[in-house]
Amino acid sequence: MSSSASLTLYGSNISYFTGKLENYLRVRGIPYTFESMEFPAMKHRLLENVGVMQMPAIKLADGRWLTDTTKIIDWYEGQLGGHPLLPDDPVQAFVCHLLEDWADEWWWRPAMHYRWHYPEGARFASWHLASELMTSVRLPVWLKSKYFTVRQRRGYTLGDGLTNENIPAVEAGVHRLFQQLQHIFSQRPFLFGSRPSLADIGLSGPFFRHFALDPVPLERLRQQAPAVLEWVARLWNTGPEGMTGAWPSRLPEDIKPLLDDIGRAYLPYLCANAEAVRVGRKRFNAEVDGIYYRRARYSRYRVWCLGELRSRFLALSDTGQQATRALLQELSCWEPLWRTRDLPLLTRQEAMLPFRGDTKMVGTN
Ligand SMILES: N[C@@H](CCC(=O)N[C@@H](CS)C(=O)NCC(=O)O)C(=O)O
Repeated sequence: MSSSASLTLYGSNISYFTGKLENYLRVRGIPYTFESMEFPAMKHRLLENVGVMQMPAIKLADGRWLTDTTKIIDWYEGQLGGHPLLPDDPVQAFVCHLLEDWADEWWWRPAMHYRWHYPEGARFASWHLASELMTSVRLPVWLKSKYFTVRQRRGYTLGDGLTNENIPAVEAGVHRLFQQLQHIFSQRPFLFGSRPSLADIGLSGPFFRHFALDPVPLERLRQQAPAVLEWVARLWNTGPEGMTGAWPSRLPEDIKPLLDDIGRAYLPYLCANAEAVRVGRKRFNAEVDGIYYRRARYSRYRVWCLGELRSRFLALSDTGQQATRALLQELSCWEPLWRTRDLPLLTRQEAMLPFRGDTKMVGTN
């Protein structure tokens, strides 16, 4: 971004979480220098410096490294003081954290599906990644592209719960999200009014570098949800000067359908995942909101995500908890938030973030 940058952001310029973090850094006016990760050399540096091989990663001027966008954002907010991305109202602030988590974890699978299932998506992304991230590997680009396509399908689409039978229903869910957001962004510039929130940053993950970039979902957005495309560009073009508007006095009504979806699908999925981790079933089947996922990969990281949501709730004041609980109960989010007793976490799991991670988002570690 700027020549005075004191931090280097390593990632890919078509990556979900790299895009999310770039949107954050831009909105907060934090200068950075972007560098594409170069594999396989980067694998070693990542494991050594942050413990997990995932993107993005930040290297600070003092030599420290950071990983995990959620905790990186938390860390920066702690350093900068205040949190201009969170509404003052505790209910809305909690909803922002919940939406960020949902955007990170639940929309990943559909985003990967659109990119890797459709040949036009896979052709574009595999060629791009082979050229961007594996320049030092002396193999033909077509072969490196093939490697990416097979790896991503095995790891994240057909290899992570999707089947030819459930794809239409998963795509219908994406269509519903496009419609809900089309409605919201036809009314106002950002999810919580005239200024970007943490929830906008979270949703930039699936949208900025996937739905609004990959050929199949991009065409659907153009035709069915142009206001969402406008929001993607608006967020990218917003800097610190855009952070001054007033927050809504109460949660906008049209955010509630998003929470309703979280209560019906995302939180029950987190519960099913936690049970799979508890019994050590690295591949598990689950029916969530009428969709049957077959042989999904368990995620220790997402057990921790559920724990984080609970901790955020418990950190609210008594009155904040009361009001938030009433909202979560109204939208069927309360029961699945607490359904799983005694989360199967590792000892001090992720306690070192953002400096060191213990587990990857999706994976059997
Ligand atoms: N929770 C992490 C997730 C990062 C993540 O999973 N990034 C993807 C790329 S967008 C990745 O590195 N995946 C590892 C892999 O495919 O092996 C974060 O917020 O930074």
